[in-house]
Amino acid sequence: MKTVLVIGAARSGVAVAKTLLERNEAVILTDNRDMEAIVKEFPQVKDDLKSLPAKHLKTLFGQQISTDVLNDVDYLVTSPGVPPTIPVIQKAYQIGLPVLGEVELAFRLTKTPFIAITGTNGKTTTTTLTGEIFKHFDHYRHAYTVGNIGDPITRYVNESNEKDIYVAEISSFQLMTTDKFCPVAATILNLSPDHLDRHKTLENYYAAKARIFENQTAQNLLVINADDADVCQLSQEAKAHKVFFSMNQVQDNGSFVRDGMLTIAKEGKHWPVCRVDELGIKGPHNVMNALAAIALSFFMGVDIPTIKQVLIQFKGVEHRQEFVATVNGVDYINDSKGTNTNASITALKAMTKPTVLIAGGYDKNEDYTEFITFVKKKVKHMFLIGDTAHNIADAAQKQGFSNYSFVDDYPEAVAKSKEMAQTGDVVLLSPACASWDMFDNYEDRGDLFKTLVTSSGR
Ligand code: UMA
Repeated sequence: MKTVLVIGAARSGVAVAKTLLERNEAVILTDNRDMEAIVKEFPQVKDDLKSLPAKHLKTLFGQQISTDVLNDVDYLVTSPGVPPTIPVIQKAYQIGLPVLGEVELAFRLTKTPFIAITGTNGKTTTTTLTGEIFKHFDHYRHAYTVGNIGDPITRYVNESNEKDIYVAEISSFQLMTTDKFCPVAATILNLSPDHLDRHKTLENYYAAKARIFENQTAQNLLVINADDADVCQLSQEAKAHKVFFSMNQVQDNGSFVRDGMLTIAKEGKHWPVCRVDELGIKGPHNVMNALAAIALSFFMGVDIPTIKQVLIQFKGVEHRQEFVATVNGVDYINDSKGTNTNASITALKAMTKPTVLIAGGYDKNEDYTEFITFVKKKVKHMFLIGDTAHNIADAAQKQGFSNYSFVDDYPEAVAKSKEMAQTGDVVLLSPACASWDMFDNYEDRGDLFKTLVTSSGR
């Protein structure tokens, strides 16, 4: 029996522990936070943690693990959020113990093929859309939409087989710890600076992204954004069969837009798929996401009528940069799923118009400094609400941003946003905080926002 040190006991680590215990390996599950703090952030982990079989499981919570533990382990599995610089991982590398990331472990434990989707922006929408297309395609028994999207892949490796398919959102954090990982199809949607606190340099970040295709061969597919010079440059080395997607150049092999029609081409032959105005998801960034999903699915054998049907039906991921309505020339976006600063920073980065932001909520003791640096770039006015309103205001003041005011409840937040926003602006709900100070969950918060936006005009 092997003993595995699993570092991080949130969504990935608990799924890894469960899967390995079911495979009769002994597990030491460790996290530097205590269980209460983990469960508070990820309530869904609570039942999984409780259901772990106690035999062959040892848990060490609330402390940074000592390197002595390595005397008793055969290999390590780390969660994406755990930096590889911590002493126990560095020591493991030094003494030659294998260190696998959660995605690498999943890949080694299953025969299920992977479609892997990475990129700086649009990963979640493209993964969900592609997953929906494969759910409607009966060649595979089951299509799992998994990965960085919030559902660890290891959770499913004991039940899936080669008749199934994983459509996986893969982050740069996850790619940092891959080794043999080889998806049958992959895409890098786009590249721009991100996560530099972790990767340190842009080269390191791009190099992590390149790992998505490094083990691919000519039998595998790589879908490349022809409009993104960095993606094109990076993927020059790839050995996979390359196809392209583009908003503005006709392709011989890949997808593109011509006269308002999303079109797919193979060996110079073209087929219309659906019109831009028929797409269920709106906005130019979503046309790009749809083009990537079309190329991935068509070259993986999905028929055009199935792709078209899903493109029309799929309305995006609810509560995640969800387009609600345009009222008096102002777009309203519901990003209630922005329950931490990282998620809300992602939403702010995607905004291309002057933004009125509604932020604030339950207090998780987050630091708002970085969030405010993005607010300063995109936001013309911020309405602050909930327990964290004054903490966020303090962080804003420290950085010289004073275009904010306080509101007491959501009817007031939406009413004042409607007054403030002018034609061509966007009103974004992206709280950077959980909802539990005022709601049971982020879904209720997003639903109320949508009702208030659509119930009356200005
Ligand atoms: N920890 C330690 N020791 C350390 C550092 C951390 O024990 O030195 C612990 C933390 O206390 C925490 C756990 O390790 O409890 C870290 O786990 P995690 O952050 O990896 O959390 P998971 O719930 O496993 O979530 C991860 C991804 N998180 C990150 O990449 C930060 C989730 O992506 C992903 O959905 C999930 O696995 C399932 O695959 C989230 C994310 O923010 C959405 N991703 C980034 C992004 O999209 O920009 C990359």
